[in-house]
Amino acid sequence: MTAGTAAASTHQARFDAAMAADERIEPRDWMPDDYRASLVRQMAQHAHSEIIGMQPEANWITRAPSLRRKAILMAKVQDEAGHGLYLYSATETLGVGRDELLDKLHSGRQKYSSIFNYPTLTWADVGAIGWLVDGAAITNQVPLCRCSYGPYARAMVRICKEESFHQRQGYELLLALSQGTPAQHEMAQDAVDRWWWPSLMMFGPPDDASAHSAQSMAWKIKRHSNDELRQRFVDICVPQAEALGLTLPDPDLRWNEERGHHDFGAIDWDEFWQVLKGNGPCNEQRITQRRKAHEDGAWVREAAAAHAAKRASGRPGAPHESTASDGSGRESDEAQVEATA
Ligand code: BYC
Repeated sequence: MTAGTAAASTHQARFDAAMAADERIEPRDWMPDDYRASLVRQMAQHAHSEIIGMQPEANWITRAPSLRRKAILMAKVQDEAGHGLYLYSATETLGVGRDELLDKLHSGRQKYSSIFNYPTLTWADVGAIGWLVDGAAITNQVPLCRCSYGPYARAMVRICKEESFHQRQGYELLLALSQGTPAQHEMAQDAVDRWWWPSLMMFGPPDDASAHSAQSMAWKIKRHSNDELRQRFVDICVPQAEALGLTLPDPDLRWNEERGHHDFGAIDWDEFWQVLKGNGPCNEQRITQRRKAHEDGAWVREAAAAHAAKRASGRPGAPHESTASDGSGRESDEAQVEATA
């Protein structure tokens, strides 16, 4: 055995022992290349989903029916931008740059969640997204707080807390509509009818068609299979739908005493794979809008880079830690004014 192979097998043995002991892997720890690549794949898809996920709801900010609803929706969409940023930062700890990840999103080489390729046709869709889409996201993401990779697990703790608020706002919005006029009730039901099946698809393909599940579970990135989490979500939603006074659009949905779970109807997997291939109702619109937002934001990235370079240069008049990064923004602006005066 050469010195190189001996070192590699020691590294691998340490990694395996950390997995067996349920310990976290941190950025400076050795990790197998495939483990790193799989994390980058999943975390990047997750980050992309958060920022693409801003679009369907942002569509309703200007038409929110009250100031209260508008303020809540703006806060929620901003939270999603924040989730994207935590996740891009966490992915960067694996040695991959944000520019590269965004480039892969914009060129269709990395995916984002299928759910965001459906349109938000009415105000009730904002409620259905909160209740069902964020509800599915929480069900999927709570176990990710125990993911073996430290930065991803820690990002998920905060994200899940915020998602929980998002889910409640959606539920409360749908409840208000469901208990409103007959037209409002009908609008809420129509939104649930359209979002239910795509929400079930968020959990990924069935276990026997899930390419990555077995390995990701062995590496403790995923703690449960796609089908297990989907079932958990269905069981959670049934009583909530009853409380909302809304019907889930599945005639085969019923309690199975023997299994201790709800049985549910067949998912249209052909639709799912079509959406993944880019043929969903909004794929093109979402990616075009994303590219445009990126191009429109070029001047902000350039200004931030120039600011950072100026600070790093230590030139007289360059913004200092004490003023520029005290978090207030105001003093930082004043320092800039003084520097240029
Ligand atoms: N959509 O082997 P599988 C949010 C892909 S954001 C698109 O089972 P895995 C929110 C999969 O990537 C929600 N693609 O994969 C934001 C793979 O393709 P590649 C996002 C999907 O990784 C704003 C292939 O299909 N959440 O909630 O073991 C507002 C085979 O799948 C989907 C996350 O990303 C899909 N639905 O399991 C509101 C959570 N499903 O990579 C809400 C983190 C599968 O080989 N991710 N694919 O090209 C995960 O937990 C897992 O990656 C998944 C899939 C359960 C999604």
